[in-house]
Amino acid sequence: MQQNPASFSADPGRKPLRARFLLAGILLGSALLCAQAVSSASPTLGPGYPAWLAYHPVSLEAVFASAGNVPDTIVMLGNDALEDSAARELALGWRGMLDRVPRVAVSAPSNEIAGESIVVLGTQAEVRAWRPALAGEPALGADAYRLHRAGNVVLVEGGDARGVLYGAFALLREIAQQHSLPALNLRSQPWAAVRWTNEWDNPNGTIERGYAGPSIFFADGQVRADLSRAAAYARLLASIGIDGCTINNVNADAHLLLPENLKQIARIADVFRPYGVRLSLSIDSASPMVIGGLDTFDPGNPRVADWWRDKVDEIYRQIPDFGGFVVKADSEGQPGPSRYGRSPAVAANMLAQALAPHGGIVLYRAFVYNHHLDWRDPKADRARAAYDIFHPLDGDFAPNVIVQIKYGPIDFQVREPASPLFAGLPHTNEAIELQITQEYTGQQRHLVYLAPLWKTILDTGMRASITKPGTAPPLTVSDLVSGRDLQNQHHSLGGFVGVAGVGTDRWLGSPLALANLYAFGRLAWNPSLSPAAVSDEWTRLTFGNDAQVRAMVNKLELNSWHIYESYTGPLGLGTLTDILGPHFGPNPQSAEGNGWGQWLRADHQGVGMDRTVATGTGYIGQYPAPLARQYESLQTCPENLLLFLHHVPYTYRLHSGQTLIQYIYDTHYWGAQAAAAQIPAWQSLQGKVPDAIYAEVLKRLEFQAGHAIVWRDAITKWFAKMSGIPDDQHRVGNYPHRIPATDMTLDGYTPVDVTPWETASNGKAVECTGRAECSLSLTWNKPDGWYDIAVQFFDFRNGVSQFTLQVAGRAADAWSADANLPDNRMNGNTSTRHTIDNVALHRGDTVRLIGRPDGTEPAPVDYLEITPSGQQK
Ligand code: GCW
Repeated sequence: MQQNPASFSADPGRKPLRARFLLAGILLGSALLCAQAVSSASPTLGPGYPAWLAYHPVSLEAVFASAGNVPDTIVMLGNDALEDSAARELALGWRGMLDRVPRVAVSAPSNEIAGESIVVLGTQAEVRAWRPALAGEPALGADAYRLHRAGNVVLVEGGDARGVLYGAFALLREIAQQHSLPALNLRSQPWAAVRWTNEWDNPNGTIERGYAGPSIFFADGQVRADLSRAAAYARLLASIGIDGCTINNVNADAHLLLPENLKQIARIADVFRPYGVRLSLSIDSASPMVIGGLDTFDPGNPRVADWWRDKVDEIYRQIPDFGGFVVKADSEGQPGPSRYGRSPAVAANMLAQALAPHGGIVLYRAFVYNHHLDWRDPKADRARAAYDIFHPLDGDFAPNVIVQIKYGPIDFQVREPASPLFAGLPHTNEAIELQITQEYTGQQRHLVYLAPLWKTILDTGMRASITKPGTAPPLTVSDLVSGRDLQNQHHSLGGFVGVAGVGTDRWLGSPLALANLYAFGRLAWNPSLSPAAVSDEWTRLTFGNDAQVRAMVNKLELNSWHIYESYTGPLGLGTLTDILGPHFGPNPQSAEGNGWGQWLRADHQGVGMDRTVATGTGYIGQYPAPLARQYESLQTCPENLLLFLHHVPYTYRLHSGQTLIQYIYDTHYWGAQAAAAQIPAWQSLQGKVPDAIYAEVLKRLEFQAGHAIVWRDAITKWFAKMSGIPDDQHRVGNYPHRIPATDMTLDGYTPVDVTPWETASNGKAVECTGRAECSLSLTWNKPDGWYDIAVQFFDFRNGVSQFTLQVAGRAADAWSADANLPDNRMNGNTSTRHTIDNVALHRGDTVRLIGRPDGTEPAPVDYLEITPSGQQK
């Protein structure tokens, strides 16, 4: 159905335009990837996966009232690379959504387009020069846009060229959602000046906490030769208003600043530039020593300052629109100014001074804490660190420094209160750091739409007005990071940083996880948007406007965080994952007894850190008085943060009347059940979403449902043992349909201990070593019937073991342990469930599982669970 671009010039019905046609450009250069992607009627998951820029066909009548009104010409008033991108994007959108082939014309005089329906792209200055009466009032600020319909003109007016590009994407969003355009009149401006992603990519091509394949920027210590994905990423970022991208890990490799590497990095900046995305770098504060040949990196030493000034000048010679530096210092082993007794402000200001003449900024991370805390000290508290270190420095930072604060005081947990530091820097620029990549929230193998979590933080009321106390609602975190201060005046800077972790595997691996990248951009632009509205937009842009798809995808996304929280860490306790390992599966004990300070403080009576002022670490006292009062009292403390802020006995009764321990049991059972229910919900969309996306999401939801059971069992068993209080519904530790592998007849398999114990039946599993094949079997001694058989095994990152399940000598199923899970040991990171539904079993049948190990993966098995078909697991 796509028209041939070659036919553009041969349209006899049109007046000749004194115009430069840009359409050839659509199929050239960096847009090639995108163009290929949109040309496919149903997007696949290939390299050109278009994410939400899918441009599905829409109803022309719904959008333009009649097909005759569809503008066939896009007029660029300016001659700027960003406006060029805007025009190219509109042409792509027209092609996919409207099945039209628009002309793109530059500077068409008004008499030549009279009467014709056109889209006009221009900055406010250009619009004023072209048709003064059409320019919007009041003036548009930086990056802002206005969409306006006047007669035959659909105007996309930008405060600047970047605003034009953002306006074009906004217009496409309107069309994609089939909003009616005749009455179009929409102004929008970004909430905050800084809207960046941080990518934690390493020069060797790996990505710290990335779950979607290797880097799109680096491979084998070099910037990639082919940067088409980087260009396509910049396009995605621009479509949601992101204006900056830090391309390397905050655990930074100083060598990236070597001249030969900067030249290569400049190529990335070149492909970002047409999309208005400024490139920035994370730096190693010890660089003057590591690569500069100095014997110090003391920020108070003039030789160090000179080195940085020269380095920054060199960077700007290569990258004139360079954004600035992100700094992780004195944190988790990274060197920093404390080595020389200097404060973060001294270090930040020294860098800021080098960047200031070029307009660059420093994002200095507040994620500074001692990871060798004494866990025996009841007053020690990692959550206090950012405030304790940075609050005394308030007002000391240069105007082009922003303190970048993680949303919570610990580390991207499934739920945390807002960091008190947001309220503690009234005279300092602040940015909030959110995490798009799901480090502690299921690593894209679990569906977790994070916008509702982020909103709990952004909406937290932090500081009341000093001038008129009690008269207005307190400033929220989103107010504070926008640069509004207590007098509602703007600092010059502020913003949002999202740790994205995109890779070559269709950006985030999971198709549904892309809602998080989308939501980050949309909330950074406008934090008053609701998570539901953002999910709906994303769903319509990604999958089209089908009502059933919309309803179901929205439901899945919006319920997902609650579901994940239910079977992981309850009531603000933290995710309860393996904090010393990959942060994926359950391992609550790993949080205790070490210097990292993510302590649960669980004992036989109760659980939770006492962070009160009265008896605890005093952390609550870091909040402004009204919030501190609310948090300090058990009665008024929000229950979903209870165990973050208080140490509470297991027998404590929640507002519902339920005991704490029973709440933990019940929510975990509910959560695992809700995770399982996502599967039929998604299956209802078969044939309504592209097949490849359908299959990929289904695979992930199936894994999640199995892993939710691993979580449920591990956490509930751990708490049952810790508290000594049984589940009043007798579920915990009591699995009537389960047959532990160690209880079956083993042929070649040998029992082994599993650590942590709660991630396997009785802390044991079986492994097959020294043989090509082992098996375990049982004789079915229950009634004849239809059964679902779940095999719980361990799937390591390395090795692809093979399994075959036989019933009465015949193969019932065979599968490979080929998932790329983040561990090579038997534990909650690797425990995996494979289910075979509706198997006919007769009394006396032999059920045999055959395992064939591969390399270092010994085909390990935990248990079989054989449940009458249709019964809850
Ligand atoms: O959450 C932790 C991660 C580290 C990360 C660190 C940080 C880049 O586990 O991988 O390091 O936070 O934010 O600096």
